[in-house]
Amino acid sequence: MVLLKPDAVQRGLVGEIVGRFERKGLKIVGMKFFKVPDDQAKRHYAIHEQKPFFGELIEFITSSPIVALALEGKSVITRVRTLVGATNPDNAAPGTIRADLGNDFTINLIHASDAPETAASELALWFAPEELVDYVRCDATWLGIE
Ligand code: FUP
Repeated sequence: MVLLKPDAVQRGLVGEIVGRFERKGLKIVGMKFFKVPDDQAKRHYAIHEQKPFFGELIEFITSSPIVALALEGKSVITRVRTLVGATNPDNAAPGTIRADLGNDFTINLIHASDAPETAASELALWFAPEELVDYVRCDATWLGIE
């Protein structure tokens, strides 16, 4: 589960970021564009509720539209997290999304699930089952995802 946060939309980086996932060979199985309701933002960031930056996180994620993406592929969670890079863009490895394009620790372009369990619960939070699309990519054999 990936969220392209308000700064990705506002800075016109949606195509650039989605393109990186597509070119890596990750398959888009869900994608939508919308403004996050306050209660959904709070559920998504529930784990950070007691943190001093919680209010800033909620204000930011609800401030402007986002893109939610559901991706599949070989080692998908590891590969997405590698492409995204460290939370702080100043610590992110060169070539990652946050190193190349990121500008701030909190306003950091993208959220990506960090484990199968969080991916499952986040998918359930952001997508209805009927919004996830079953199809075969024409390069699936080359990518080893058939
Ligand atoms: P990440 O998995 O890299 O998206 O980062 P975390 O799950 O650790 O943090 C969730 C969000 O909280 C990040 F997008 C940035 C924000 N955050 C802060 O703003 N300040 C902090 O000290 C830690 C995290």
